[in-house]
Amino acid sequence: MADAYARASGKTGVMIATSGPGACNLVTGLATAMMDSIPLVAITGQVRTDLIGDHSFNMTMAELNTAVQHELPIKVCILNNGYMGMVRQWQELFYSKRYVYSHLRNPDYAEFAKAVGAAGITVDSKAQVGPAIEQMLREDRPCVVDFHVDAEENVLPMVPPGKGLHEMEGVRALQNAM
Ligand SMILES: Cc1ncc(C[n+]2csc(CCOP(=O)(O)OP(=O)(O)O)c2C)c(N)n1
Ligand SMILES: [Mg+2]
Repeated sequence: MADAYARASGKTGVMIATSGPGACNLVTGLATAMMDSIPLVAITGQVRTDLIGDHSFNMTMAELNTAVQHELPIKVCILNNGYMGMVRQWQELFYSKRYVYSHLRNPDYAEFAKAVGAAGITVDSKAQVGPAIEQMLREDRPCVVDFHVDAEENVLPMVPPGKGLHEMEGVRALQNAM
């Protein structure tokens, strides 16, 4: 959009995104603008709170130790559904619930956090959500909050494999839930 604005107005386009994936998504626009000599400025920044799936954390959890060593007060909120949820959802909807290698045997994340010198909190019920977030924000060291969520909650709407945006599924379910 910033690229189109710059092209149409002759002024400099400005894009703002969060760090991580947000910043990554700016790259295509920046590269396109650069090739056409369109003036574009990208503003991004660090966010200290990380919202992550259980398996995504499994793939990166050694970094928590690094955060402790360097005294970085990073907060990690894990949405723990006990599955590689995106993979499980595909298996449920397109492979007759034949769950293969999508179920996870996760460690106790709060205990893991404490083992490396971070704070660790487990959330099992809705009533614990508020107090856990308050405690997390009070911590001045890295902190992991392990939110146990429904194992088979689907992410909707979604575009089934091989279909177009106009064939998106689950829009009605989403509307009903709102
Ligand atoms: C580094 C890396 N390895 C593998 C993948 C492929 N991948 C996409 S989603 C996913 C599962 C993520 O599971 P989880 O973090 O538990 O999130 P959920 O879908 O359950 O919310 C994987 C392995 C990836 N995106 N990046
Ligand atoms: Mg998961």
